[in-house]
Amino acid sequence: MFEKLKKKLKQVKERIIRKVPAEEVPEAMDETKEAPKEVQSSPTPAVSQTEPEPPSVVQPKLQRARPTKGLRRVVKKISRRELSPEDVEDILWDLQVGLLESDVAVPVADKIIERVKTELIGKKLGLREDPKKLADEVLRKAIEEVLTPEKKLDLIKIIEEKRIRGEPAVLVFVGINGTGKTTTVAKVARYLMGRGYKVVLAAADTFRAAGIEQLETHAERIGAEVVKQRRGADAAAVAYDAIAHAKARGIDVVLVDTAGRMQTEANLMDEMRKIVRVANPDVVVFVGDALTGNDAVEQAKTFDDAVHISGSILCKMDADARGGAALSISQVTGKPILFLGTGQGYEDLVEFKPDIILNALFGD
Ligand SMILES: Nc1nc2c(ncn2[C@@H]2O[C@H](COP(=O)(O)OP(=O)(O)OP(=O)(O)O)[C@@H](O)[C@H]2O)c(=O)[nH]1
Ligand SMILES: [Mg+2]
Repeated sequence: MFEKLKKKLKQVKERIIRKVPAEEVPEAMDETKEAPKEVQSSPTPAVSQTEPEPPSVVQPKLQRARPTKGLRRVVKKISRRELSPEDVEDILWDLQVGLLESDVAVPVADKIIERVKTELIGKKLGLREDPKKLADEVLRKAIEEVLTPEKKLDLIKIIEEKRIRGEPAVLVFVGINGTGKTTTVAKVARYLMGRGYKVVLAAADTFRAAGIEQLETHAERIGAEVVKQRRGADAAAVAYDAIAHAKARGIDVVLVDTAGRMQTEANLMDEMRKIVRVANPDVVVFVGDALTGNDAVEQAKTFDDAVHISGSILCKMDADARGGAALSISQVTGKPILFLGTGQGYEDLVEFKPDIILNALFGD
Protein backbone atom coordinates (compact mmCIF):
# COMPACT_ATOMS: atom_id res chain seq x y z
CA MET A 1 0.00 0.00 0.00
CA PHE A 2 1.29 3.46 -0.97
CA GLU A 3 4.84 2.37 -1.83
CA LYS A 4 5.50 5.43 -3.96
CA LEU A 5 4.34 8.01 -1.49
CA LYS A 6 6.09 6.19 1.32
CA LYS A 7 9.36 6.40 -0.56
CA LYS A 8 8.87 10.08 -1.24
CA LEU A 9 8.09 10.83 2.38
CA LYS A 10 11.22 9.00 3.40
CA GLN A 11 13.28 11.20 1.09
CA VAL A 12 11.64 14.33 2.46
CA LYS A 13 12.29 13.13 6.00
CA GLU A 14 15.96 12.62 5.20
CA ARG A 15 16.20 16.11 3.78
CA ILE A 16 14.62 17.58 6.89
CA ILE A 17 17.09 15.66 9.03
CA ARG A 18 19.97 17.04 7.00
CA LYS A 19 18.71 20.59 7.40
CA VAL A 20 18.18 20.46 11.11
CA PRO A 21 21.28 22.16 12.56
CA ALA A 22 21.97 19.72 15.38
CA GLU A 23 22.34 16.93 12.90
CA GLU A 24 24.93 18.89 10.98
CA VAL A 25 27.20 18.70 13.95
CA PRO A 26 28.91 15.40 13.21
CA GLU A 27 28.92 16.10 9.46
CA ALA A 28 31.00 19.24 9.95
CA MET A 29 33.60 17.28 11.86
CA ASP A 30 36.14 16.84 9.07
CA GLU A 31 35.90 20.41 7.94
CA THR A 32 37.08 21.85 11.19
CA LYS A 33 40.26 23.22 9.74
CA GLU A 34 38.62 24.69 6.70
CA ALA A 35 35.99 26.60 8.56
CA PRO A 36 37.90 29.89 8.86
CA LYS A 37 38.57 29.85 5.11
CA GLU A 38 34.84 29.76 4.42
CA VAL A 39 34.22 32.66 6.71
CA GLN A 40 36.85 34.69 4.94
CA SER A 41 35.46 34.02 1.54
CA SER A 42 31.93 35.06 2.52
CA PRO A 43 30.91 38.26 0.87
CA THR A 44 28.95 39.58 3.84
CA PRO A 45 29.51 39.20 7.53
CA ALA A 46 25.88 38.17 8.00
CA VAL A 47 26.60 34.77 6.49
CA SER A 48 29.00 33.81 9.20
CA GLN A 49 26.20 34.23 11.72
CA THR A 50 24.13 31.45 10.30
CA GLU A 51 27.02 29.31 9.23
CA PRO A 52 27.41 26.24 11.38
CA GLU A 53 30.68 26.46 13.13
CA PRO A 54 32.73 23.33 13.56
CA PRO A 55 30.84 21.76 16.37
CA SER A 56 32.53 18.40 16.17
CA VAL A 57 34.67 18.99 19.17
CA VAL A 58 31.80 20.40 21.07
CA GLN A 59 29.51 17.49 21.59
CA PRO A 60 31.96 14.98 23.02
CA LYS A 61 33.57 17.63 25.17
CA LEU A 62 30.23 18.73 26.48
CA GLN A 63 29.71 15.31 27.86
CA ARG A 64 33.14 15.05 29.39
CA ALA A 65 33.87 18.44 30.85
CA ARG A 66 32.60 21.95 31.24
CA PRO A 67 33.27 23.73 27.95
CA THR A 68 35.57 26.69 27.78
CA LYS A 69 34.10 30.10 27.15
CA GLY A 70 34.81 29.90 23.41
CA LEU A 71 33.20 26.53 23.09
CA ARG A 72 30.17 27.65 25.03
CA ARG A 73 29.70 30.40 22.47
CA VAL A 74 29.75 27.82 19.67
CA VAL A 75 27.27 25.60 21.42
CA LYS A 76 24.95 28.49 21.93
CA LYS A 77 25.09 29.47 18.30
CA ILE A 78 24.31 26.01 17.02
CA SER A 79 21.51 25.28 19.35
CA ARG A 80 20.01 28.68 18.78
CA ARG A 81 20.01 28.50 15.02
CA GLU A 82 16.52 28.05 13.62
CA LEU A 83 15.22 26.69 10.36
CA SER A 84 14.45 29.59 8.08
CA PRO A 85 11.84 29.72 5.27
CA GLU A 86 14.76 29.40 2.82
CA ASP A 87 15.96 26.29 4.60
CA VAL A 88 12.67 24.52 4.12
CA GLU A 89 11.58 25.91 0.76
CA ASP A 90 13.05 23.15 -1.38
CA ILE A 91 11.97 20.45 1.08
CA LEU A 92 8.40 21.70 0.85
CA TRP A 93 8.60 21.85 -2.92
CA ASP A 94 9.78 18.27 -2.97
CA LEU A 95 6.98 17.23 -0.66
CA GLN A 96 4.39 19.04 -2.77
CA VAL A 97 5.58 17.29 -5.93
CA GLY A 98 5.48 13.95 -4.12
CA LEU A 99 1.94 14.51 -2.87
CA LEU A 100 0.63 15.66 -6.25
CA GLU A 101 2.34 12.76 -8.02
CA SER A 102 0.53 10.49 -5.58
CA ASP A 103 -2.72 12.09 -6.73
CA VAL A 104 -3.43 13.91 -3.51
CA ALA A 105 -6.01 16.65 -4.17
CA VAL A 106 -4.44 20.10 -4.52
CA PRO A 107 -6.16 21.73 -1.50
CA VAL A 108 -5.22 18.74 0.65
CA ALA A 109 -1.58 18.84 -0.49
CA ASP A 110 -1.59 22.57 0.26
CA LYS A 111 -2.92 21.93 3.74
CA ILE A 112 -0.23 19.34 4.45
CA ILE A 113 2.50 21.66 3.14
CA GLU A 114 1.20 24.59 5.16
CA ARG A 115 1.20 22.50 8.32
CA VAL A 116 4.70 21.13 7.74
CA LYS A 117 5.94 24.64 7.01
CA THR A 118 4.48 26.09 10.21
CA GLU A 119 5.96 23.26 12.24
CA LEU A 120 9.43 23.49 10.71
CA ILE A 121 10.10 27.19 10.34
CA GLY A 122 11.57 28.66 13.45
CA LYS A 123 12.09 25.20 14.84
CA LYS A 124 14.90 25.07 17.37
CA LEU A 125 16.31 21.75 18.18
CA GLY A 126 18.31 21.17 21.30
CA LEU A 127 21.60 19.39 20.71
CA ARG A 128 20.33 16.27 22.36
CA GLU A 129 17.04 16.09 20.46
CA ASP A 130 16.69 13.65 17.65
CA PRO A 131 16.11 15.28 14.24
CA LYS A 132 14.78 12.01 12.86
CA LYS A 133 12.04 12.04 15.45
CA LEU A 134 11.27 15.65 14.62
CA ALA A 135 11.01 14.97 10.88
CA ASP A 136 8.82 11.94 11.49
CA GLU A 137 6.52 13.76 13.87
CA VAL A 138 6.08 16.83 11.71
CA LEU A 139 5.11 14.82 8.62
CA ARG A 140 2.97 12.36 10.53
CA LYS A 141 1.04 15.09 12.31
CA ALA A 142 0.36 16.98 9.09
CA ILE A 143 -1.00 13.87 7.37
CA GLU A 144 -2.94 12.75 10.43
CA GLU A 145 -4.69 16.09 10.40
CA VAL A 146 -6.07 15.61 6.88
CA LEU A 147 -7.09 12.04 7.72
CA THR A 148 -9.14 13.15 10.70
CA PRO A 149 -12.59 14.18 9.49
CA GLU A 150 -14.63 17.05 10.87
CA LYS A 151 -17.54 14.69 11.35
CA LYS A 152 -17.39 11.21 12.80
CA LEU A 153 -19.78 8.37 12.12
CA ASP A 154 -20.36 5.42 14.40
CA LEU A 155 -22.17 2.81 12.34
CA ILE A 156 -22.85 0.44 15.22
CA LYS A 157 -24.24 3.28 17.34
CA ILE A 158 -26.62 4.25 14.52
CA ILE A 159 -27.81 0.65 14.17
CA GLU A 160 -28.25 0.29 17.93
CA GLU A 161 -30.25 3.50 18.17
CA LYS A 162 -32.62 2.27 15.47
CA ARG A 163 -32.88 -1.15 17.05
CA ILE A 164 -33.96 0.33 20.38
CA ARG A 165 -36.79 2.06 18.49
CA GLY A 166 -37.70 -1.21 16.81
CA GLU A 167 -36.69 0.03 13.35
CA PRO A 168 -34.14 -1.23 10.85
CA ALA A 169 -31.15 0.95 10.03
CA VAL A 170 -30.98 1.62 6.30
CA LEU A 171 -27.68 1.89 4.43
CA VAL A 172 -27.61 2.88 0.76
CA PHE A 173 -24.42 2.27 -1.26
CA VAL A 174 -23.75 4.59 -4.21
CA GLY A 175 -20.93 5.26 -6.65
CA ILE A 176 -19.88 5.08 -10.26
CA ASN A 177 -19.57 1.84 -12.23
CA GLY A 178 -17.35 -0.96 -11.06
CA THR A 179 -15.94 0.64 -7.92
CA GLY A 180 -16.84 -2.30 -5.67
CA LYS A 181 -20.36 -1.46 -4.42
CA THR A 182 -21.91 -4.93 -4.66
CA THR A 183 -18.88 -6.66 -3.16
CA THR A 184 -18.79 -4.06 -0.40
CA VAL A 185 -22.49 -4.54 0.39
CA ALA A 186 -21.70 -8.22 0.94
CA LYS A 187 -18.58 -7.43 3.00
CA VAL A 188 -20.43 -4.98 5.25
CA ALA A 189 -23.34 -7.43 5.58
CA ARG A 190 -20.95 -10.11 6.70
CA TYR A 191 -19.23 -7.70 9.08
CA LEU A 192 -22.59 -6.87 10.69
CA MET A 193 -23.74 -10.49 10.77
CA GLY A 194 -20.53 -11.29 12.59
CA ARG A 195 -21.62 -8.80 15.24
CA GLY A 196 -24.94 -10.54 15.67
CA TYR A 197 -27.15 -8.31 13.51
CA LYS A 198 -29.83 -9.61 11.18
CA VAL A 199 -29.46 -8.12 7.72
CA VAL A 200 -31.32 -8.06 4.42
CA LEU A 201 -29.86 -6.97 1.09
CA ALA A 202 -31.92 -4.95 -1.40
CA ALA A 203 -31.10 -5.65 -5.06
CA ALA A 204 -31.76 -2.10 -6.23
CA ASP A 205 -29.38 -2.34 -9.19
CA THR A 206 -32.22 -3.12 -11.55
CA PHE A 207 -30.48 -1.28 -14.36
CA ARG A 208 -27.54 -3.41 -15.36
CA ALA A 209 -27.89 -6.91 -16.71
CA ALA A 210 -26.70 -9.36 -14.03
CA GLY A 211 -26.86 -6.65 -11.35
CA ILE A 212 -29.43 -8.62 -9.36
CA GLU A 213 -27.74 -12.00 -9.90
CA GLN A 214 -24.39 -10.70 -8.72
CA LEU A 215 -25.84 -9.58 -5.42
CA GLU A 216 -27.72 -12.88 -5.08
CA THR A 217 -24.50 -14.84 -5.59
CA HIS A 218 -22.75 -12.86 -2.87
CA ALA A 219 -25.76 -13.17 -0.57
CA GLU A 220 -25.83 -16.91 -1.02
CA ARG A 221 -22.16 -17.20 -0.15
CA ILE A 222 -22.44 -15.20 3.05
CA GLY A 223 -25.85 -16.62 3.96
CA ALA A 224 -27.85 -13.39 3.74
CA GLU A 225 -31.36 -12.78 2.50
CA VAL A 226 -32.11 -10.70 -0.62
CA VAL A 227 -35.20 -8.71 -1.56
CA LYS A 228 -35.46 -8.27 -5.31
CA GLN A 229 -37.79 -7.56 -8.21
CA ARG A 230 -37.34 -8.14 -11.91
CA ARG A 231 -34.71 -6.35 -13.97
CA GLY A 232 -35.83 -2.86 -15.01
CA ALA A 233 -38.13 -2.50 -11.99
CA ASP A 234 -38.19 0.74 -10.02
CA ALA A 235 -35.05 0.69 -7.87
CA ALA A 236 -36.67 2.87 -5.19
CA ALA A 237 -39.55 0.36 -4.93
CA VAL A 238 -37.05 -2.46 -4.32
CA ALA A 239 -35.48 -0.49 -1.48
CA TYR A 240 -38.93 0.28 -0.10
CA ASP A 241 -39.92 -3.42 -0.20
CA ALA A 242 -36.74 -4.45 1.60
CA ILE A 243 -37.33 -1.90 4.36
CA ALA A 244 -40.95 -3.07 4.78
CA HIS A 245 -39.70 -6.67 4.90
CA ALA A 246 -37.12 -5.76 7.56
CA LYS A 247 -39.73 -3.97 9.65
CA ALA A 248 -42.10 -6.94 9.44
CA ARG A 249 -39.42 -9.48 10.36
CA GLY A 250 -37.48 -7.56 13.00
CA ILE A 251 -34.36 -7.33 10.80
CA ASP A 252 -31.77 -4.87 12.10
CA VAL A 253 -30.12 -3.57 8.94
CA VAL A 254 -31.13 -3.08 5.29
CA LEU A 255 -28.22 -2.75 2.86
CA VAL A 256 -29.27 -1.30 -0.47
CA ASP A 257 -27.06 -2.07 -3.48
CA THR A 258 -27.54 0.40 -6.32
CA ALA A 259 -26.48 0.59 -9.96
CA GLY A 260 -23.19 2.19 -10.89
CA ARG A 261 -23.76 5.60 -12.48
CA MET A 262 -21.59 8.34 -13.88
CA GLN A 263 -22.14 11.80 -12.48
CA THR A 264 -22.99 12.94 -15.99
CA GLU A 265 -25.89 10.51 -16.43
CA ALA A 266 -28.75 12.77 -15.43
CA ASN A 267 -31.47 10.08 -15.48
CA LEU A 268 -29.48 7.71 -13.31
CA MET A 269 -28.54 10.50 -10.92
CA ASP A 270 -32.27 11.33 -10.64
CA GLU A 271 -33.02 7.67 -10.01
CA MET A 272 -30.48 7.69 -7.17
CA ARG A 273 -32.08 10.78 -5.65
CA LYS A 274 -35.41 8.96 -5.77
CA ILE A 275 -33.99 5.87 -4.03
CA VAL A 276 -32.62 8.08 -1.27
CA ARG A 277 -35.87 10.06 -1.00
CA VAL A 278 -37.95 6.89 -0.70
CA ALA A 279 -35.59 4.86 1.49
CA ASN A 280 -34.71 7.82 3.73
CA PRO A 281 -31.50 6.05 4.74
CA ASP A 282 -29.61 6.50 7.99
CA VAL A 283 -26.34 6.22 6.11
CA VAL A 284 -25.48 6.93 2.48
CA VAL A 285 -22.17 5.30 1.68
CA PHE A 286 -20.10 6.50 -1.26
CA VAL A 287 -18.05 3.59 -2.59
CA GLY A 288 -14.92 4.73 -4.41
CA ASP A 289 -12.13 2.93 -6.20
CA ALA A 290 -8.86 4.00 -4.57
CA LEU A 291 -6.98 3.26 -7.79
CA THR A 292 -8.72 6.14 -9.54
CA GLY A 293 -7.07 8.58 -7.12
CA ASN A 294 -8.33 12.10 -7.34
CA ASP A 295 -11.19 11.07 -9.64
CA ALA A 296 -12.69 9.10 -6.74
CA VAL A 297 -12.49 12.22 -4.63
CA GLU A 298 -14.19 14.34 -7.30
CA GLN A 299 -16.91 11.70 -7.64
CA ALA A 300 -17.48 11.68 -3.89
CA LYS A 301 -18.00 15.43 -4.02
CA THR A 302 -20.54 15.15 -6.85
CA PHE A 303 -22.44 12.33 -5.12
CA ASP A 304 -22.41 14.33 -1.91
CA ASP A 305 -23.94 17.29 -3.74
CA ALA A 306 -26.63 14.99 -5.15
CA VAL A 307 -27.60 12.89 -2.12
CA HIS A 308 -25.55 14.03 0.90
CA ILE A 309 -23.27 11.12 1.55
CA SER A 310 -22.56 10.19 5.19
CA GLY A 311 -19.11 8.79 4.51
CA SER A 312 -17.00 6.78 2.09
CA ILE A 313 -15.63 3.32 1.65
CA LEU A 314 -12.51 3.11 -0.50
CA CYS A 315 -12.04 -0.22 -2.24
CA LYS A 316 -8.98 -1.77 -3.87
CA MET A 317 -6.62 -0.28 -1.32
CA ASP A 318 -4.62 -3.50 -1.64
CA ALA A 319 -3.57 -2.43 -5.12
CA ASP A 320 -3.13 1.30 -4.50
CA ALA A 321 0.47 2.43 -4.70
CA ARG A 322 -0.27 6.13 -4.55
CA GLY A 323 -2.63 6.80 -1.65
CA GLY A 324 -4.06 10.06 -3.05
CA ALA A 325 -7.72 9.11 -2.62
CA ALA A 326 -7.28 7.91 0.94
CA LEU A 327 -5.43 11.06 1.92
CA SER A 328 -7.88 13.42 0.25
CA ILE A 329 -11.41 12.08 0.39
CA SER A 330 -12.46 12.96 3.91
CA GLN A 331 -10.81 16.37 3.78
CA VAL A 332 -12.51 17.28 0.49
CA THR A 333 -15.96 15.93 1.39
CA GLY A 334 -15.82 16.70 5.10
CA LYS A 335 -17.15 13.15 5.65
CA PRO A 336 -15.29 10.25 7.23
CA ILE A 337 -13.92 7.13 5.60
CA LEU A 338 -15.86 4.25 7.16
CA PHE A 339 -14.00 1.22 5.85
CA LEU A 340 -11.22 0.30 3.48
CA GLY A 341 -11.64 -2.54 1.02
CA THR A 342 -8.42 -4.50 0.93
CA GLY A 343 -9.16 -7.43 -1.39
CA GLN A 344 -11.79 -9.43 -3.15
CA GLY A 345 -12.65 -11.70 -0.22
CA TYR A 346 -15.52 -10.92 2.16
CA GLU A 347 -13.14 -10.59 5.07
CA ASP A 348 -11.12 -7.94 3.23
CA LEU A 349 -12.79 -5.01 4.92
CA VAL A 350 -10.98 -2.91 7.49
CA GLU A 351 -12.55 -0.38 9.80
CA PHE A 352 -10.91 2.91 9.00
CA LYS A 353 -8.51 4.50 11.44
CA PRO A 354 -5.94 7.16 10.47
CA ASP A 355 -3.26 4.91 11.98
CA ILE A 356 -3.75 2.35 9.20
CA ILE A 357 -2.65 4.90 6.62
CA LEU A 358 -0.03 6.47 8.86
CA ASN A 359 1.55 3.11 9.64
CA ALA A 360 1.55 2.20 5.95
CA LEU A 361 3.31 5.49 5.17
CA PHE A 362 5.70 5.71 8.08
CA GLY A 363 6.14 2.13 9.21
CA ASP A 364 9.32 0.18 8.50
N1 LIG B 1 -8.51 -6.00 -5.25
C1 LIG B 1 -9.72 -5.63 -4.88
N2 LIG B 1 -10.76 -5.83 -5.70
C2 LIG B 1 -11.99 -5.44 -5.30
C3 LIG B 1 -12.20 -4.82 -4.04
N3 LIG B 1 -13.53 -4.54 -3.95
C4 LIG B 1 -14.10 -4.98 -5.09
N4 LIG B 1 -13.20 -5.52 -5.91
C5 LIG B 1 -13.40 -6.11 -7.26
O1 LIG B 1 -13.85 -5.09 -8.13
C6 LIG B 1 -14.68 -5.62 -9.12
C7 LIG B 1 -15.99 -4.85 -9.19
O2 LIG B 1 -16.70 -5.07 -8.00
P1 LIG B 1 -18.27 -4.90 -7.88
O3 LIG B 1 -18.62 -5.14 -6.46
O4 LIG B 1 -18.99 -5.70 -8.89
O5 LIG B 1 -18.40 -3.38 -8.24
P2 LIG B 1 -19.74 -2.55 -8.44
O6 LIG B 1 -19.45 -1.18 -8.00
O7 LIG B 1 -20.88 -3.23 -7.81
O8 LIG B 1 -19.89 -2.58 -10.02
P3 LIG B 1 -21.18 -2.13 -10.87
O9 LIG B 1 -22.38 -2.71 -10.21
O10 LIG B 1 -20.93 -2.65 -12.23
O11 LIG B 1 -21.20 -0.63 -10.85
C8 LIG B 1 -14.88 -7.09 -8.74
O12 LIG B 1 -14.02 -7.86 -9.52
C9 LIG B 1 -14.48 -7.14 -7.28
O13 LIG B 1 -14.00 -8.40 -6.87
C10 LIG B 1 -11.06 -4.61 -3.18
O14 LIG B 1 -11.13 -4.06 -2.08
N5 LIG B 1 -9.86 -5.03 -3.66
MG1 LIG C 1 -22.75 -3.79 -8.57
